[in-house]
Amino acid sequence: MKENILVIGSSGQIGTELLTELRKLAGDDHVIAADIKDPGTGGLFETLDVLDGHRLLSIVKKHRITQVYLLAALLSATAEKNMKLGWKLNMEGLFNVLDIARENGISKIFWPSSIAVFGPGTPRKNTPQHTIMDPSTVYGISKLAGERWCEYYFLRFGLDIRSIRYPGLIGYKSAPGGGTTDYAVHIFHEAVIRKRYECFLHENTMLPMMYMPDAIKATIDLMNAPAEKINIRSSYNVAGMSFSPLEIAAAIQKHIPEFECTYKPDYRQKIAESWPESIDDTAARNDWNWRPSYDLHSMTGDMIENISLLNEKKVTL
Ligand code: AKB
Repeated sequence: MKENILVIGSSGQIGTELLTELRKLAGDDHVIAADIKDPGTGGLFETLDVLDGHRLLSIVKKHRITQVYLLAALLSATAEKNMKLGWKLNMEGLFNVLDIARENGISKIFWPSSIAVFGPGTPRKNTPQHTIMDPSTVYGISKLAGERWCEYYFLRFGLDIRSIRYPGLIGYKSAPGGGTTDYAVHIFHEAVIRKRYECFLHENTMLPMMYMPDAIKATIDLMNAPAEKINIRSSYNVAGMSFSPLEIAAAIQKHIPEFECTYKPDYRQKIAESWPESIDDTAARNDWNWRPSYDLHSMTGDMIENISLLNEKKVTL
């Protein structure tokens, strides 16, 4: 039987790119995009606020959904500004999906966690899969609680939920949505267009990051792995690269020598300082053969080339 896949939060940073890839793999007729607003980009689309369980159930029934990717969430910086909404969207959205999945025979769910599940008490270098987790942000608290619930639903109801603790994600096809790691995307656009950028983090703040093609590959590989290989039912650590604002600025300057970066840390600095600098992803490597393809330099070259091309096209239009 062919899977029918629902992508909730399809217009977001991950959703936009994952949707394209899933449609290539499963076919346009088998992948349904859902978000609060229709982006008007074509393809099967349903308007959905994931907090509306009735609407979610009717979409699941209408399209005979067998797999769900739940990507709708309030990220770290936005959730700090809207504490209650962050908690509500991230938790109630997850419960709606878990309960509807359980009661309607949905065979697999992907739910993203984040490096935000770690906190000031966590070892910051090579952060292990199992370690102290004391998140100090609303987003991190909601992701850690979500991880526990995902494992609970797996153990108690046998629901096949798979999850990755994404680091900061960098891509040129979609905009980041209110996270602490967003600077690593903005810096490229500003470098190409204005040759200058004011970073909201301190120059030496090291964070784990990943290029979007690697994040999409990790997600799809995890979802395609045989169930018996999935030993972690909370969420897997995955690593791509780690760098500071100073290091990414230097990598950009190799392509755009006149690029200047200045630093003006704001409230996001404290969030970044509570997160790991680098991640140990041995479990993902052993269980489902995870390997990243991009490092800081190959990612930087690719980002600059593609953003420059996109801007040339805009100028010609
Ligand atoms: C954020 O910065 O909030 C996200 C994340 C690390 O989960 N990109």
